[in-house]
Amino acid sequence: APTGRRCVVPGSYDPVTNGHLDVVARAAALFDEVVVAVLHNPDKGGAFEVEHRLELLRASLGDAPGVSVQAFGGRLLVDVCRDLGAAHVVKGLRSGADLEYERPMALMNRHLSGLETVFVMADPRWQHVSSTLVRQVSAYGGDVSGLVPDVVRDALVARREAQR
Ligand code: COD
Repeated sequence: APTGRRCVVPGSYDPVTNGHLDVVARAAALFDEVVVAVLHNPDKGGAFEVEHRLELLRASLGDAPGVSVQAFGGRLLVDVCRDLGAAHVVKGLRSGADLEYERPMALMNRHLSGLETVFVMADPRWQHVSSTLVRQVSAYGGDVSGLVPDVVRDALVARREAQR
């Protein structure tokens, strides 16, 4: 394989979950370098500030070799990938609904710049895990231990306490 192959694993990461971490680890096994890119999803209202999402991602990823984390405000994924010299993005698929959501984005990104999307099937352990559900469960007092890294659980609990 050619050296220096880099991929981008994009998302909102609001907050990072064990499902995201699984996708990043699997991307790191496929590519030499992984850039975890925190992007803006115009369909979703933000919960955690971007700086906090980055901090939680960095704490969760530790110093995994070849993996870095960056935020890219209101920019197109294709432009971010071009600037980073990445020809591939890696995404996780949990369900048919994810496929239908991802299909037009993958085709649009390929149309715009030839950017290819590589899909990995979500691990069954994390198929029911989304940032949205994790935020909801935690906001109403549920325990999200085991679905997200402990630092993320603690941040969610702190947020809930602060909002009471
Ligand atoms: N198991 C496996 N994979 C998972 C899990 C899980 N439990 N949870 C999430 N994932 C995957 C998702 O399927 C997704 O592939 C990725 O992780 C990120 O998920 P989220 O929810 O953090 O992020 P999204 O879906 O809100 O991210 C959407 C983007 C920010 C990537 C998208 O809106 C985007 O590219 N925005 C930039 C602007 C742009 O280019 N828009 C045009 C796109 S054509």
